[in-house]
Amino acid sequence: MIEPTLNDDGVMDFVASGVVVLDGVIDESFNRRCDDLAPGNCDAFIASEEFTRQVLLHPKVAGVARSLLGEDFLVPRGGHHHFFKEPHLGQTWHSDGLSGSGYDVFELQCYYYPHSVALEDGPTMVLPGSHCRAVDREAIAHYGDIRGQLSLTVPAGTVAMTRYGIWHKAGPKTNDRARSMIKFSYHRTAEPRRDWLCDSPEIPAYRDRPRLAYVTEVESYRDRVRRMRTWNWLCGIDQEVALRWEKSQRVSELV
Ligand SMILES: O=C(O)CCC(=O)C(=O)O
Repeated sequence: MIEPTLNDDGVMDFVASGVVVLDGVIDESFNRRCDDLAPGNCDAFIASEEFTRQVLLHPKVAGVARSLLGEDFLVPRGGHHHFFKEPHLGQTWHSDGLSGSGYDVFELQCYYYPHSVALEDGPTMVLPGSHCRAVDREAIAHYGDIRGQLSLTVPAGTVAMTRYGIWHKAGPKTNDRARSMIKFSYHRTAEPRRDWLCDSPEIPAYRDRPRLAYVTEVESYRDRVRRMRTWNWLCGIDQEVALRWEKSQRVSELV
């Protein structure tokens, strides 16, 4: 039985940022089993009994998947090893896919680092909050540094779990030390409902998170609406979010 590990605040944080980072959770003896992994497709390794037990069903990793994807989520049976050794200038910003049709959370894309990653190693960079924006992949490639970007400089055994659609890239690498990232995705099968760690049955309204550093006033309003819709969706509430018109009245009440 996989137990959820996030409470309302943890889920609300994820709704806003699109990322949960679990520092150094995977056992060092298993991290070293990844030392000789070839770059590229690594379906067989990810589907192996050992990877499944040590990483995919690790209580902290699977607990986040259970919190955000509900019961009986799909456990990955394949993935990709992103491997860099030589120095390089870094990738351009991109997203691998869309976050579903907008507010739903059907997929969690995860990055597992079997070695520690320092700034010189070319860490993955993510842009918290960017998962809400359905954009043309090429349209974001020209951005340089963005205020609030997060370089995943992490201890060995870290797993970052992201909402599919988050903007990310491999950052610039200035040394020739091997840097590994193993990428895989969990998927939802259950209807959404608030069945993570809850201490009361009443569903709280979304408590908004601070405006992100790169976000302007108008866009922060839009972020708020997107976050409320995502929260409602996750809680199984089929209700449109009314903000500007919440005090409006039906015409029949006025005539
Ligand atoms: O290796 C990395 O840090 C990111 C690579 C990646 O996500 C990609 O190529 O899509």
